[in-house]
Amino acid sequence: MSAEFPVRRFRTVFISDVHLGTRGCQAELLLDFIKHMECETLYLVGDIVDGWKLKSGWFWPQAHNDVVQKILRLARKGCQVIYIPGNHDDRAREFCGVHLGGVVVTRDAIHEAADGKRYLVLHGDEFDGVTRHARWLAFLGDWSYRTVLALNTVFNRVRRRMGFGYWSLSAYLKVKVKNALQFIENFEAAVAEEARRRGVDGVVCGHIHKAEMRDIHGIAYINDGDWVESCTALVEHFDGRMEILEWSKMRSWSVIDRARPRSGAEIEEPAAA
Ligand SMILES: [Mn+2]
Repeated sequence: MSAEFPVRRFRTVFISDVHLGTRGCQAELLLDFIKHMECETLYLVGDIVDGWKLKSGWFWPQAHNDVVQKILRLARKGCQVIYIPGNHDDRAREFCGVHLGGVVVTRDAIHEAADGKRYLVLHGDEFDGVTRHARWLAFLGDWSYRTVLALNTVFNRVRRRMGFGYWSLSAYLKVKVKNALQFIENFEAAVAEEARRRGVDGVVCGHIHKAEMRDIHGIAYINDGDWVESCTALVEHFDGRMEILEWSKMRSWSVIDRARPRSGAEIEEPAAA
């Protein structure tokens, strides 16, 4: 197999959202990718093992085991493996700061690329939570705004009586909430904002199962995708250039057919991000 498809070397490889332990996981295709790549550093950007699904029923075929074995072997052979647990493998967060079999577990990391650019690497689920919270806020917004308007009238009556000038509480809150909503509304903007806050050039994340590479107000937003639906990896070349590889598209149909889970006829609902 390797003879027809060369092993490619990268400075860094980022993968996330593998969801080992679920039927949707494309473990064979991921094994095929690992066999055909070499890298100095491998980042596992969360949701590698799906602890939620494993709790509700054991699904652990050989290929899923092979993925774990292959990654541990990479670590033994000198590849620096950095594991950033996500929300589906959050139990592993207890091991942050621990070195396990050559694998470093950490909550997030700063990756310095060959071109000097610095990237914040995190799974990203914490920002999804904020987004959901914001949607709830938006729903409440209409009701609370009317309440605030009423409160504002009372508030300013008191202020006037005490000799203070008029100050619009509602306008103040409206600006605050609106800014917060605009900023949090979508995951990508929130993650990029976190990168800006940390003073880095870009961010590498996963979680939403959507590979993406774009500029968000001067911050490089990069999502490495997943190995459930799109089968994508993010690679850093030796000059620092980042590229998203769509592995299923790069491989021939015969390999992909072989790589499909044998029980692939029944298509599972896509694993939640
Ligand atoms: Mn996730």
